[in-house]
Amino acid sequence: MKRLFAGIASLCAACSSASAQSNDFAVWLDSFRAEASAAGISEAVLDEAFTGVTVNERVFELNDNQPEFTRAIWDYLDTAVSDRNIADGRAALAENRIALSLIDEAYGVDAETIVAIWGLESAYGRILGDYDAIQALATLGFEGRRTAYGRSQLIGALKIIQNGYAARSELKGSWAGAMGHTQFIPTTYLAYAVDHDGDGRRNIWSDLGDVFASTANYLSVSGYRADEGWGVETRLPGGFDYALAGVSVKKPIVEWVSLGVEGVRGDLLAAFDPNLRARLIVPAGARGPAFLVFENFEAILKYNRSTSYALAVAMLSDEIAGRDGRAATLWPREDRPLSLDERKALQRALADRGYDPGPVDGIVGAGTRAALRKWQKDAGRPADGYASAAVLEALRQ
Ligand SMILES: [Ca+2]
Repeated sequence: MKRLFAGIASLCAACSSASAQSNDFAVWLDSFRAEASAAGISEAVLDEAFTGVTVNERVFELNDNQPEFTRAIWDYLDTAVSDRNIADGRAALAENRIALSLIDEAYGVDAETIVAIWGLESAYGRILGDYDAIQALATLGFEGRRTAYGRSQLIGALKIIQNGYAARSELKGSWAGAMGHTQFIPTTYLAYAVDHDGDGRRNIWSDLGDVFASTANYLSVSGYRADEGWGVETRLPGGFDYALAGVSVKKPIVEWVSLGVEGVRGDLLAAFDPNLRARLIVPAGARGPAFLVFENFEAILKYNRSTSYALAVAMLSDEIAGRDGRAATLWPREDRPLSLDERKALQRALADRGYDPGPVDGIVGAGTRAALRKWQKDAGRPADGYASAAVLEALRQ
């Protein structure tokens, strides 16, 4: 209610509502400051950080509309793996080849993957975001579906200031508080950012060596393995059991081959170690492309837990490296994506039928897909975990 101004006819009502919100925010800020104090943040840093800070309405709006969770995956990939992004990525790779190959050697993360993440996170440094991170995180911490995230990241941002890693005025970034060329959130910065050039600063805002090394370090710690690839697009045999396309099902490539899974581009599967463990994903359901993905894909998912995002990084990195990256199989482009309300309705319908989708937040993540798959299997449908309009209709009956 604090943020719902639409529909309020009288200006005065809107005014008193706005001032009610600012009172609520002031109360929230007092309690947050106590929490931050207990976490060791000084009064001086708190005063400096929060002078003049109010809620940002735009952050509320964006919090409900994250593109990698709300757009159809093919639309997202069209933008992310566009001809321009590929060309810019190849140019960025060429310009930074020496720095990137040193970092590849040190961290075991290939240059194309680092460059692809750079491209998706900030358009190769063109769009770093100019939201005040303290204000954005305070807004998220105050109200909405990510208050715990906002509070913990805000503490992280305050630690960055207090430890002298960056000045208050430098903490600029996305509406969600992600900062620098590869958009590290504060806790990720504190844990994984690296001072590559040894100047005493972990500068993810304007030093590309620090940016690339920090990104590579984060992927490496997340389990990235040199020269293993991210995965491969596959073709599935008729009558395939889509329940196998689950988050928890990992098998060596040789077992997938024995189930009839083939590479879409010739004999590609034979190029990989047959004992490499992989899981199968069908991000647009049984009618779209299928992929076997390896540990490096999981490492990219730790960066951003959206399958669309991880596939975009994977495909863009392949294209930057001069390999075919975009899906050979057609996406079911005639399907329309579900609205936020419909995605919540789908989650509620699953919960009502006893299939726990996790929180009813409209985000179709691993939990929702797993619940959907169980229902589909029990209902005798292809258990692909794909939240389509047809599935929602069936669930409502
Ligand atoms: Ca540095």
